[in-house]
Amino acid sequence: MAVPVLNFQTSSSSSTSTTPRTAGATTYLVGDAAGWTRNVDYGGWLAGKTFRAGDVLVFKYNSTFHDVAWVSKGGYKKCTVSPKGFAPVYRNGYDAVTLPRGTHYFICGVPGHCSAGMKLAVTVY
Ligand SMILES: [Cu+2]
Repeated sequence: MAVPVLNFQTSSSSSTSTTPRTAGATTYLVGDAAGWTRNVDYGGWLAGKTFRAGDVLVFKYNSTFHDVAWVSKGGYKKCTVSPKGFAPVYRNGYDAVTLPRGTHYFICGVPGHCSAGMKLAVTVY
C-alpha cells in the first residue's frame, strides 16, 4: 500500500493467473483460498475488483454445509432466498456463474449463514 508503483491490481490479479482468459472474460474464485464459507469478508474480497459482463464467479465450498442462491436485492438485504421458487440455487460445491451486466446478489441459503457473512453483491459493467 505504501508503494504506489505496485498498485496494478485489476485485470490480471495473481489469483486468476492459471485461468486462461477467453475473449476478455475473467474468472474469479470467490473468496480466493478461503472459498465460499462463513466469516469471510466478501466486501473486502470485492474491493478493487471491476467486473465485466461475461466474467465468471466460481463458488467453491463444501456442498454438505453450503449452497449458493442468486437472489433479489430484497433477498440479499433480508438474507432470504427470494424470489422463492425462482431464485437459482446451486449445490454442486464448485459452481461457475457467468455474470450479466447489472448488480447481482448471492447468498448462502442455509439458515444463519448469510447473516454470518455469506453474502455477495456484485456490480457488473
Ligand atoms: Cu453456508
